Amino acid sequence: MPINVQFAAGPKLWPDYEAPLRAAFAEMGLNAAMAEEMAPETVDYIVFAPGGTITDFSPYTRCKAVLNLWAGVERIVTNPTLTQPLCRMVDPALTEGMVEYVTGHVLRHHLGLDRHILHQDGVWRHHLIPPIARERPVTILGLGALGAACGQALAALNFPVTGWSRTPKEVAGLRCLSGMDRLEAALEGAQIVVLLLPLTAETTDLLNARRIARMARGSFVINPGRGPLIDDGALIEALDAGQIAHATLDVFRTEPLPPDHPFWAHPHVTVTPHIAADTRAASAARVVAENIRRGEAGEPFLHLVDRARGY
Ligand code: NDP
Ligand code: OXD
Repeated sequence: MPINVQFAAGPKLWPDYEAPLRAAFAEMGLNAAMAEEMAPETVDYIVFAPGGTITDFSPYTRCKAVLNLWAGVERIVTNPTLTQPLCRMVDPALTEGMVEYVTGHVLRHHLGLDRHILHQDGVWRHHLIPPIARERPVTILGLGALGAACGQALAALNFPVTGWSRTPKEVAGLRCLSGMDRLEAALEGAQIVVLLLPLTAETTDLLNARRIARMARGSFVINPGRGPLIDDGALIEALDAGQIAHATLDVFRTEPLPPDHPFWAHPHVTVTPHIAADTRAASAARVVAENIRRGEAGEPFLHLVDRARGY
């Protein structure tokens, strides 16, 4: 009997994923039948993405796991019909993409590249020498798959990096702090703050006016995590007051960001359209296949989401 895999991540992704998934199943010796539509009671695994084709998981009585193609799970984890194990995506290519996005935007702000790229006015400002990386403290909020990789890449460039997580962590080369009671210490004096937290009840509006005030004056915010991690009003006030010099935002409370949203026109905000790091079909297909192999072998799933924690 084949293993029945329903691809419920939406018709737009099917052409990208069908061949890589079939190849990964074959590579792992899995006899899998895959389709976009299947009788729910016959399905063994669901491949899912936000905006996908299933909203009610209750008829999927035989399903052993829902395998999300996204790293973030806030749009599925609270679905009351979902009783099956839920796995999130940890894709090596997505991680590489995030490291490149974060490093690129950190270096842009650190080196003050905008001054030279956007203002070529014939004036030779030789005095605008940026500090070196070791003089520019960076704080990464979230030390998971993405935060730890970004933190280590920045530490390798000599930035003094503080990472902050819910539970205590040790990441080589980083100063690691944990717990709400250490959040303000993690932000104290930071010149660049990168948000790579999941969106949960605890992390909503986490970066608020009081916490922004702990950062160094004229600092930078980079948010590829989720929009609601930041109190938007507090951020705009801090930008207008010069407490934050610039914010690079990839994620928003409403996506696509509405054309009349003040972020678009703000001179000190860079909007990127949720492109910091996409899941890549070739490598993600192997992660999905490995989890199905594990499920069939009775081994624990990788990247299992803790429902109570919300990530
Ligand atoms: P992980 O689950 O691997 O890591 C999450 C980190 O956040 C962990 O270190 C965790 O702490 C920490 N954390 C969670 N809740 C709290 C809290 N209440 N207080 C302090 N720390 C907390 O996630 P990833 O690194 O894979 O991804 C992070 C997020 O990045 C995703 O959830 C998604 O929102 C976003 N993302 C954005 C993309 C984009 O293109 N813009 C692409 C992919 C992801 P602990 O280690 O103790 O559990
Ligand atoms: C994700 C994302 O969570 O793309 O994977 O934001």
